[in-house]
Amino acid sequence: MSHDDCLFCKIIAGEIPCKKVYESNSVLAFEDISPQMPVHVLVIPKTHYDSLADSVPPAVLGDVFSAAAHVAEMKGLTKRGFRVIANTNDDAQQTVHHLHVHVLGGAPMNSGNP
Ligand code: D5M
Repeated sequence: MSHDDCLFCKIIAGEIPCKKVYESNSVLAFEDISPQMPVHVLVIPKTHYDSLADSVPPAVLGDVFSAAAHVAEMKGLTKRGFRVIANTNDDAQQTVHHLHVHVLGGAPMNSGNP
């Protein structure tokens, strides 16, 4: 279900543009507007969930993580490595309340990276 006031639902609907990286029936991946690493892609389910804490069905999580791995492969990150992060609610500073994972890579990371 789409939420009228959700930024990422608007991207899925094509009402707000994005730089698409990958799309399937169930997920969309696009470049983060404010990249924190040389590669910074967001993967979102096309169905709205507020966050990872929103009783997300395992099949949806599987689709999101499979797509994250696929994006990492597309971006040439698999051998050197990459990070997948799901900021969840306030303490994690989640700013867009539509479930998403960040796929980050392209340079060495430490605990100070995202
Ligand atoms: O991360 C939310 C992320 O969403 C943050 O890295 C910026 C990104 N963002 C916000 N608006 C856009 C648009 N319009 N296109 C692409 N990326 C966007 P969070 O985990 O919630 O802190």
